[in-house]
Amino acid sequence: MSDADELDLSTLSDEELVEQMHDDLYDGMKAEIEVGTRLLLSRGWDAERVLNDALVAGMAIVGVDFRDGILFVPEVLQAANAMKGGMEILRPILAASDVEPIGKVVIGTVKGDVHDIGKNLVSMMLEGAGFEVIDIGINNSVEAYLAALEAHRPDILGLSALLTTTMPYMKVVIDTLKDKGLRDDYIVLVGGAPLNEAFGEAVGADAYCRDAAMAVETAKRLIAERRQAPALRKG
Ligand code: B1M
Repeated sequence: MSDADELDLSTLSDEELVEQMHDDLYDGMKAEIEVGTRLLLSRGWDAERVLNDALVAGMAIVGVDFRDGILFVPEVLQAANAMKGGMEILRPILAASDVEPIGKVVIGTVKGDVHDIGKNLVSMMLEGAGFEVIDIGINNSVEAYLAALEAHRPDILGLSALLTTTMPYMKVVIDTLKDKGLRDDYIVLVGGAPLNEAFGEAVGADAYCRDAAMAVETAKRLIAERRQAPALRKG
């Protein structure tokens, strides 16, 4: 039995609990993360605060030690799995929305890249803001994006990449849309930790989104702008 198993998380103050959750995330302890997430919610924390302060901040610590060679892929996978446990509890709260869908989004991580936590978060926040989201998962080829666009005819295509080696593939996707005369049919948003605004411009995206909140704000703004100028949109 580990120390955390013996520890009654409910006896901790909010601050201690968040700190403990960072440790539990680091150690890949999914059950403890689920208990901690529920506890913070029961103490009146809103879902976004739990997400940002307990889960995303904890994953940032994992990221630093992964970079520095202190943690390795198996440990980071366990941490990611624990994070997903917490996210699944928050998902229905973040995605709850009584609003009519304000637009449709197809989103996926690009070819060669299996990182999906950030993309999943963006999907949840977009759903919560009233978008219909079709998440096509990880490791998507141009063909997979094209098939999803054809099948779902969304307003927005969202591309995610977490690796410097996979981010150039975004340009491959966007260039293919251009070659096929489809580029103007969609708003293309890109995001992921190694990207920045200049990269978004360079690959021909409509916008780079720093985080999930910015993705929601940008999606709403660009859809509104496009609807005010319907003549620009191909039928
Ligand atoms: Co990977 N990994 N990883 N990894 N991993 C990073 C990205 C890295 C920065 C770690 C490091 O060195 N510090 C590094 C990349 C270095 C680089 O390219 N510059 C790295 C590496 C090197 C690798 C491998 C190559 C390691 C190896 O095998 N030697 C390998 C590659 C596998 C592959 O993809 N082919 C690998 C593998 C893995 C795991 C499988 C173990 C696991 C992924 C599990 C999973 O996702 N299911 C993993 C993880 C967890 C990470 C870190 C630790 C955490 C990523 C994360 O989930 N962050 C990461 C270090 C880090 O980023 N600090 C790292 C939390 C998430 C909420 O943030 O994803 O940035 P983020 O998403 C944000 C924004 O970026 C934005 O909004 C999100 C929410 O606010 N956003 C979008 C993201 N996508 C968007 C799309 C949009 C809009 C906004 O569309 C509209």
